[in-house]
Amino acid sequence: MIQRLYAHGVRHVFGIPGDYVLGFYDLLEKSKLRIINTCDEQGAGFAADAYARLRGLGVVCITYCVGGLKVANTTAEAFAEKSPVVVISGAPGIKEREKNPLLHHKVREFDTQARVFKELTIASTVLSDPQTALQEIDRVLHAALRYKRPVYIELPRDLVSVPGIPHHEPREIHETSDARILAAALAEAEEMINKAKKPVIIADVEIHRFGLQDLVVKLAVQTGIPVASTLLGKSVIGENHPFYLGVYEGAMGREGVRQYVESSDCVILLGAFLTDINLGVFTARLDPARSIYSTSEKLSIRYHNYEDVRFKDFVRGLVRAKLCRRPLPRFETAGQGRGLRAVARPMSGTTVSKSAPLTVKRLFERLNSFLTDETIVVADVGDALFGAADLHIHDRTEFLGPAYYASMGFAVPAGIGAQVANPQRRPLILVGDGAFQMTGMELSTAVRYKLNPIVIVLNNAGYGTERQMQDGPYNDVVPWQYHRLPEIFGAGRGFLVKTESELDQALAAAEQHTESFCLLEVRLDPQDRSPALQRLAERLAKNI
Ligand SMILES: Cc1ncc(C[n+]2csc(CCOP(=O)(O)OP(=O)(O)O)c2C)c(N)n1
Ligand SMILES: [Mg+2]
Repeated sequence: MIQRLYAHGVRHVFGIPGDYVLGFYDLLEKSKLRIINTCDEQGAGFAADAYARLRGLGVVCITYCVGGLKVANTTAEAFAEKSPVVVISGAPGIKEREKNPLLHHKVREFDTQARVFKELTIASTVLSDPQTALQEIDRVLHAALRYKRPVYIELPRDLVSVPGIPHHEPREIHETSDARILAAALAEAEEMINKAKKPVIIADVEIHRFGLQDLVVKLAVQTGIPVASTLLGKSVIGENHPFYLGVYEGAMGREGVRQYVESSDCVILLGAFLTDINLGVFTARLDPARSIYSTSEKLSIRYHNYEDVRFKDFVRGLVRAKLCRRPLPRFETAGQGRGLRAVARPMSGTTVSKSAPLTVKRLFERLNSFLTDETIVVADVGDALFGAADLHIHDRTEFLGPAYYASMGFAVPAGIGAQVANPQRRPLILVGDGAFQMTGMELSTAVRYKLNPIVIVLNNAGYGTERQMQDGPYNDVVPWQYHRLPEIFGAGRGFLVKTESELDQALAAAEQHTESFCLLEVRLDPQDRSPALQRLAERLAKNI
């Protein structure tokens, strides 16, 4: 298993040991894989998810039930948002299970945890038989890579060092499309796109997961068709490309992008998840009669469904199809009279006093100009995610956010996983005070492994996103002194930020201080919100 994980590009394993998995930890420690110990299993799960999003496969390794069930939520997120995470759990030995004794950590039956994970993964296995174990490892890892979803491997502790069958060679499995159906689908798509006056591509998360970014860029360059992304797929292609429109998210997004996409007579959705958040809580107006919808699970063109067509083959086919070349259209934003891209660029200059209290809007505008080619932005649920939609990400895949399953507590551990996956990049972690209180202690893991994320805690005294819907004392959180956490960790630098000039100073200092993490506690008015959340509220009010 260690060899196969290594062959698939894995170099790190996130987790916490326990007696049911100690034998395997010893093997890991002696292998070429490096163990990254987190404070909590949920942190390991989110870190492995970020690692998988960036490197194509991530691993979390935990002990039976007490550890395993803590990564149920992170595995659910990886499933829902298509991230290939391998969950390896220790378990009681097969011999120990005879006569059903009450061994510690057992819930109901010995297979309770395995049954939970069957529901949360695309493939799972209990390596209970040395005769089939090696095949099982290949089968399950192949499913993770094929479907970009998590898998579960349970290791009974008495079999960890039992050899499998000798001379086992992993089988390479190539699945192909049905050539005739693929040809028919491409013919219909070609005709529809060539007849269209204003086609547009929406490139989403699966383009990233299947490594098709270059093909989408090629398709856009060859045809002059502009590309929008979604919040979940944000930064799937570099946001500097001349044909990049912006993030499409229904009423929540920028008006120019919304108008362009919704007035298109041919929307080419590639690898898109039609989720409520991606579509601005279903304010998007996309007509199936004007859409080509292709994912790893489904291909439909107008009202026709095509079976047995691989996603990659369809995207490749589009690039090779005889599509007419058009001049790149000019994108206009409503009322601004400027190119859309100009608006998406970092804003400069300020008419607001530098000593005035900081607003969410100004915070994100300032962060926009702080981003460099070395930054990877990781956003947590809440206004951190909504606000980040407008950030201008330079290169592809520099943005991670749980924009569908939306589990709070993702950003700090995911930022750690992201930096372990790619040490060249410095994570900029955006996290609300509520979400920070869930997993912020994982900064301790950053200290342990000498990572240096910059963490922006948006302190609006509670669950701001929920306050917009319905308020009550249940939306308050205890006011921590977040900026003083470096005292607890014995490392890192903390900054308290209340004004724009304090933000400038803190960001400048954080840029210089690269030895350890920097935490900027940004105090915000509890009623303040990002322009994206504001836009959504305004447009909903207009439409309802
Ligand atoms: C694990 C989890 N629990 C609860 C929720 C419901 N929820 C969605 S947003 C939110 C508030 C987030 O608060 P905070 O992190 O401070 O961000 P803010 O909304 O204030 O920007 C809550 C509780 C959730 N998404 N995930
Ligand atoms: Mg908050």
